[in-house]
Amino acid sequence: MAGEPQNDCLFCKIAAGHIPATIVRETETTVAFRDINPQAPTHILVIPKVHYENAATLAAEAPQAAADVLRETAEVAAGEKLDSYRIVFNTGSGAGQTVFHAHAHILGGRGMQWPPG
Ligand code: IU
Repeated sequence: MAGEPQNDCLFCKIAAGHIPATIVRETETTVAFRDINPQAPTHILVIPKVHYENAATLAAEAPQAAADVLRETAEVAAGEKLDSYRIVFNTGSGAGQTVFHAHAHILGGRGMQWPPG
């Protein structure tokens, strides 16, 4: 059921502390941790602790948790002293989503191209 922890979800396990991650910040509703395969000098993921498949279902079904994730991206960026950064929510496999627990990528510390690939 949406919102409930999923046994086969890696990010649910990270949120529950059952799998180690390099945690940067944690709130009652979110966890921010360093991506294991960084695509920029700073690459941090912010996840809601509740399980939703992607940003669209999170926003539709748990808008407060979606807002918490967005607020945390700013807190993380400030903590990392990033003046410029990109926030990415890959949504659907065609967009590059590989982990189906909503997450924001925060990418910073290098110049960015537009349009993204
Ligand atoms: P995506 O938008 O679903 O493709 O992002 C998933 C990210 O999760 C990706 O950048 C991975 O490197 C990252 N990740 C991780 O940080 N730790 C893990 O154990 C796994 C994936 I699996």
